[in-house]
Amino acid sequence: MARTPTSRGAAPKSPSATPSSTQADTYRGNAGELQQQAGGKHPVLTTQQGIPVADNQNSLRSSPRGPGLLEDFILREKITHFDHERIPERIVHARGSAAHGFFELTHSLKRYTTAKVLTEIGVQTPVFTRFSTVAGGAGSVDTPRDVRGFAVKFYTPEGNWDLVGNNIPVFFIQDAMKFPDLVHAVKMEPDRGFPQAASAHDTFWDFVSLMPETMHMVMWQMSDRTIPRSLRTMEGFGIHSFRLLNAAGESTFVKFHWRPKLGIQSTVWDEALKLQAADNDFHRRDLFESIEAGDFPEWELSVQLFTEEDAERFPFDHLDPTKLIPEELVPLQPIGRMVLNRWPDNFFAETEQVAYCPANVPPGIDFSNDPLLQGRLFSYLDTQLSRLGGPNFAQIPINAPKCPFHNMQRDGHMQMQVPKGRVNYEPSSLQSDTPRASQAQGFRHFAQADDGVKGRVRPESFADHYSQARMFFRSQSPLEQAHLASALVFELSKVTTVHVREAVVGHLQHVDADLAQRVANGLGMQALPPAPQTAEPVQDLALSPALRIIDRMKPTLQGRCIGILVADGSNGTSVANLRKALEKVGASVKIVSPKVGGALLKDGTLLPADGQLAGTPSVVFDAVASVLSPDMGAALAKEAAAVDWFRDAFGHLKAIAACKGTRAILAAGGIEPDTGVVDPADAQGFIAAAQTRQWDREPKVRTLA
Ligand code: HDD
Repeated sequence: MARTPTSRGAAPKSPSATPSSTQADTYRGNAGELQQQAGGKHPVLTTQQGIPVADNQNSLRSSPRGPGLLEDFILREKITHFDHERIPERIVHARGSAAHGFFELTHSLKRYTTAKVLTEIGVQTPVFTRFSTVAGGAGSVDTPRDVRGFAVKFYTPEGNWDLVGNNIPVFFIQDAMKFPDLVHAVKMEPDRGFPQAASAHDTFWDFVSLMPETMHMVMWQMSDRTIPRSLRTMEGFGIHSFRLLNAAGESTFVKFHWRPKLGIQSTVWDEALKLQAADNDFHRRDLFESIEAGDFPEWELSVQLFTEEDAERFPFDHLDPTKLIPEELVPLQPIGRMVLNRWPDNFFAETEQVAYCPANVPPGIDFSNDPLLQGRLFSYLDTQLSRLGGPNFAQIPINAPKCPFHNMQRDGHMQMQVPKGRVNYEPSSLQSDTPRASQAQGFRHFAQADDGVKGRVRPESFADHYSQARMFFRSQSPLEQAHLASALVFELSKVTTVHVREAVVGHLQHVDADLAQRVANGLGMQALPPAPQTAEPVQDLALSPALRIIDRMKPTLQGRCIGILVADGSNGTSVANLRKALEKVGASVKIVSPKVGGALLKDGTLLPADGQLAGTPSVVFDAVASVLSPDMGAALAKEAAAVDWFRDAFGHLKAIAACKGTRAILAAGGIEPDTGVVDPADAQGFIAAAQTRQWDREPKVRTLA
């Protein structure tokens, strides 16, 4: 039956269903009326051409129930723009989060470089820093086992400097020629389109098994470095050797290191897995919330400086990006700090469109011959051409330098500038104000002599693939070694091709015989597979305890988040006292309750909750506490969400402040309280326990390889 439309073109209304006048206006979508309803000073909606729009709800039709009209330029413009809203995601590092801030130099490197960003003490250079995972797509989760990108764009007075690093100081491969193969191997397998954001599959480990140069980085990747607690608790590294050039043109090699003010911290693997279900945006949210709270993430920038002569004495080649320089060999010198204090206004405009490139360096910083770096110098600019659509991406505000810039580059897609004058070439005699090169200020490359023979070769000095892998593994604490071995067992257990598993375990024998045996046992191998030939004898390098995490974690509640579970009948004074004590030492506190509306406390007041129990598992906290009446404790002991809350916190080695009422829940979870389980009345005891993890609990809760 044909229905009679309303004269205004909205959906037909039966008399009984006539909306209120406000609803009806909203439905018609008259911009002016909406403006009045909201009581704001909204500008009139327009098209991109500035034409005011009268109706943003209904497309133009030949009759109220007739077909749409091509003439509807407003609809066409809106839909066309929408259809093109996405740009290609980054081929690697697609998922990322970024923030604005500043870098402040505290120690001048004037002896070594002319780059003002590294010579002017106290000057705050604006930065934009993007953290990322590597393997997953833009919509993947924040907490897979993966290397993290750590890219900093410094807007220096002499042009942009991009330090595009990772949270690990070495890389998988030695030559950029292998990068596409590495990335193809680690990303989703091409026939099946999975797994997403995971290295635990056949193609990655097949590649590893055939490319022993990956072995050192694989040790780092299997360590707890790749399951960071927060972006704020990650170290960062420039990885390659760069050069600093001083006014006399003298070169000093440099490696860059970022160290988080909060200290380095990681999760445990089971926790990282559960975080993927609990909160896809765990790291992004944490970065956002800390900046919103004025608790600004901060890192110290340090350098390792060394000469060509120093480098010749190293028992490895520093141009090989699979090698690090232990800080026991070349100490770290702190030179400044980076503070991230402003969340981007718009994710797409800034975080998505930012284009980093390791080739962006100001005068006074130069490249080394590291063959991975040399390939990177090409790739990043090239990738932006397809990602951002043309050669003018440097004009996008987030990419534009904040110092004056002038050149003769013209035209192209999305040219935003309107250059004036006749002269768009150089040299010219027609205009007196055109830009000219400057010997005094311009970028200079280090004048390096080269008497080698051209060819596609790997230097022999790159041939040792195992010594630093061994150094890294043996430098770890016993618990970290066990985590690493268990991670290898986990990953290789997901590999279905038996010969790939065997080949990897074969390589592990050169890293450490005990590690190989533990992994073989964990995989249920009946015998150790043969170890491959090595090109070079494996060296027992001096160990580097600085490469550990557990011993170096800072005992602090600064930057940590504690969840307190309450329910109807909880004692409000106990909650308030605990909260106050925790906040006093820098922790943030969130209240969790069976209902998000909150809990009706014993004294009849309502305590609103930050999270609902079933949707706020304990994995999102660093430690947990509970203040429950005996009745509620008994009731919650029958709720899986409550039992899991404590069982997971216990299993993830977190401190627990459990009141008497909570003991029933602990019992239901089979938890035998240890020294990390205290009474919430003992706030200081809880604080002491919550400053770290209860590492000695680990053997009681899981079997590690
Ligand atoms: Fe890369 C992105 C870090 C080797 C090619 N890389 C990218 C990002 C980071 C790194 C952090 C994301 C930047 C952002 O947040 O937008 N990449 C590294 C590190 C490497 C490395 C630390 C080794 C030391 N990369 C590497 C090689 C190549 C590339 C050898 C190619 C020859 N990387 C790219 C790229 C990306 C990129 C394809 C993808 C998106 C982009 O650049 O803007 O050009």
